[in-house]
Amino acid sequence: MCAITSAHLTLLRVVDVAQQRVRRSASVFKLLWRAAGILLTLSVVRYAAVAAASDFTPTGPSITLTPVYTYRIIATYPHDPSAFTQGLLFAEGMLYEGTGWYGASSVRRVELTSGTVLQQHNLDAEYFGEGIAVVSDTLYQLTWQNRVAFTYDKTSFRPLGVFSYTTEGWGLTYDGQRLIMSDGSPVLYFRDPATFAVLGQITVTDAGLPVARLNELEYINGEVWANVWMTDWIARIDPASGRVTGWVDLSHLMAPHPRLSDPDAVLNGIAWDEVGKRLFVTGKRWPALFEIEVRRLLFLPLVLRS
Ligand SMILES: [Ca+2]
Repeated sequence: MCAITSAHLTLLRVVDVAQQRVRRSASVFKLLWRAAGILLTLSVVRYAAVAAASDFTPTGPSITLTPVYTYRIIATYPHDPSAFTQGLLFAEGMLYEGTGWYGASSVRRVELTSGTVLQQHNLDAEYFGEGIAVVSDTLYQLTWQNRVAFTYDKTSFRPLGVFSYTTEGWGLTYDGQRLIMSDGSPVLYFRDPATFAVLGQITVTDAGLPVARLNELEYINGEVWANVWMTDWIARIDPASGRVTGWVDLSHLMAPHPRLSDPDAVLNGIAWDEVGKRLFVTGKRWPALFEIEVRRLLFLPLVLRS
């Protein structure tokens, strides 16, 4: 998908021409124009990444100055490279992971430090597992196109029940009151944990444009974090408005990137340790799981130093 439109290129050319003229002006204006040009370029490149992750035809604002965050690796842990990670969470000192694919879907309890699978429940081969969430002692697991969600006892993995829904199932998390579910579109659904009934929904947007392919989810300090499928970006979403308040760029986290040999091996899996304030991320069939911290990428100082 070509995400940079002719309008973007025209805009960049206009700035370039203007910059050439301004180069003959006072040095202060030269610096300001140069900074503006670099900021615009960064914005367009960033926008292109967002657009590439979306199914929309750009019709609204083509520039966004939504804050961008980068990361620092705190720790690296083993991860089952056969796990097609579709759901990840951390509860009471343990990782819980939902895996996908027909004949390979499961829900697991995993020891963080060793990556050892301590307990596992396999889905029947007709089901493609997706996102997971925990509410009290109940573990929920979505399926992709089977349109059912399974519930289990969190400790024993004993099946408890089945809910049905009408969309695809992608990501799932819990905000303390409601389940939050993605279906691959820009929409997030809020559901009643007791009945799975839809209580509300929001459309996720950045700079007024919808952001599609929202995948694995995690509720962190009042925000919904969402992997954008097939990208290295995580959207930080205000659950009240649907607005993207920040983008986390996890490029090059897993190097060499397994996607080079496996196009499905993309970033997917966010887990938040509410007690220890630790953030974990991994990907489908990645051999490692990372604890990371994110920090705001400050464009302006970079521009002034360049
Ligand atoms: Ca998660």
